[in-house]
Amino acid sequence: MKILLINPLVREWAQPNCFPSGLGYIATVLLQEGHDVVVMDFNADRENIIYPPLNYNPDMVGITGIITQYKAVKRLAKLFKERYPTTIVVAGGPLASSIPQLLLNKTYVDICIEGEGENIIKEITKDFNTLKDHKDTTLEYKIEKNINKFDFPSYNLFPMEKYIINPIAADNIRKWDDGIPYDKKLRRSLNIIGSRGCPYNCIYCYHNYMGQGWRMRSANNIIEEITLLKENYGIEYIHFTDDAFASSKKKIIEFCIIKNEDSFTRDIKWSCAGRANVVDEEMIKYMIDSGCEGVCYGLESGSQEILNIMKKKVTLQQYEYAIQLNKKYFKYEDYSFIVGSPGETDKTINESIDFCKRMDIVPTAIFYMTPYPGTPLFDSLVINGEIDFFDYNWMEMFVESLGEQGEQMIWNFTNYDNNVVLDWHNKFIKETNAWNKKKHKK
Ligand code: B12
Ligand code: SF4
Repeated sequence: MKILLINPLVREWAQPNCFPSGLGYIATVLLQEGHDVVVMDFNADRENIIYPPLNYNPDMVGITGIITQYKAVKRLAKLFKERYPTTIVVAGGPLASSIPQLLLNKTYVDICIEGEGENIIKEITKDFNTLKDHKDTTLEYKIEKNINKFDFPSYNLFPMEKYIINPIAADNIRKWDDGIPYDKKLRRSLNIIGSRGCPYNCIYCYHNYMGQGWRMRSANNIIEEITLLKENYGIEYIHFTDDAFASSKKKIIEFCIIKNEDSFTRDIKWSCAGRANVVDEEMIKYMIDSGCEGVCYGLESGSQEILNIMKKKVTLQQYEYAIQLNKKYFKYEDYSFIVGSPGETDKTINESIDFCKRMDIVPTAIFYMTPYPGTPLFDSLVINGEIDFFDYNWMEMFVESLGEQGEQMIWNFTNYDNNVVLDWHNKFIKETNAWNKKKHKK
């Protein structure tokens, strides 16, 4: 079959800084199955996007997306359906996983794939009739236990240079400002995924579409991918965009030892997100020996009461220890917070601000608590009757209003007026000198 894969524009105000790994994995499966695959990356090729010829006529258009890309996905599905009337439009990614009904009802999307896409896409693209048979349906994920099975993303189909020169992590200190790298000498870097899923259940997070079971790729498998990226693209720095890369001490140490023994990738630096309830000094030492330059934490609050409400499953003592380790071993620190959780008060906000001051940390971002569809927080609003998931007109308006989580309050979960929550956010940014001061367009 002829297949056109689309990556819509995201975060217009910043340079394209994050390779769409999910779409890359889907491209690989489709190529392996013998399909003809063309990629259009609207995020990377912002000015010079090259459209396939009108007569390319793909059997399938596959679009990836996260929740804030709803409008773009809707527009692109219409555009390609008008251009190629017989094509079947398949949507995947967190957007299609969290609001499949809305996409099927309000847009030209024909099929939604929920969760991990590799196994399902393989099944439904056996031939055009099989694909057509699934029109107007949502297909649920089948989680693959052994994710080493998935071959690496098809990097060669994407405009890699755009992503490589705009790092998502450590080096890009202006990421919440204008998103433009401040220094031409930044290391060539790329984001990859070392594990999938997350065993935790924080109320604001949309994670379980990739399964509650955390699955890590083998150390050798990850190192093989880093080798390829160094050989083919001269990559010097890797940022793991996993939800929870450093969530098993044993597995991370294993990865670090093997990477350290590998003479070709030993010099590649890297960073990742961590869990403060897992990290310890022994683990950090192994990480540093294998090139780790930073562990980022979504701390979310400096109030134990709020952390409990968020179901973070961490203690402030664990945060203190994790931060002390960061300060002792790393030049780069990255912590984010959330304002306006259920239960937030003047007292808990002050606890968060005091925590930052006491620990001498400057948050990279302070977000508003936002009910993204599919999160426990969103589900609780549905259960309480505050949101009607099947009122598609309302849902569409709601989803279209979602943008930068650090710049707009979408829902007030507190017992205080909106203005109070806005003031908390401003005060928190001001008193801690947090990075995300600017307001951007979506
Ligand atoms: C990298 C990343 C980004 C990147 C962009 C991602 C991109 N696509 O280019 C950047 C940094 C820009 C970003 C920004 C934001 N992000 Co983000 N981000 C991630 C992150 C950490 C990794 C994504 C990833 O690569 N995953 C790994 C790959 C393998 O998984 P995948 O993409 O889901 O792909 C698989 C399936 O979904 C499916 N699939 C995917 N595409 C397709 C396409 C087809 C055709 C098919 C069939 C299948 C398919 O198959 C793939 C392989 O199994 C995820 C968390 C996570 N771990 O997934 C959050 C996540 C996607 N982000 C999220 C959010 C909320 C945001 C923000 C809104 C937060 C904010 N700060 O404001 C902003 C966007 C702001 C804006 N202005 O729009 C949420 C999305 C929730 C939702 N319902 O959509 C997530 C899930 C985090 C979370 N756990 O809550 N993000
Ligand atoms: S915030 Fe992190 S630890 Fe919590 S559920 Fe999401 S991915 Fe897991």
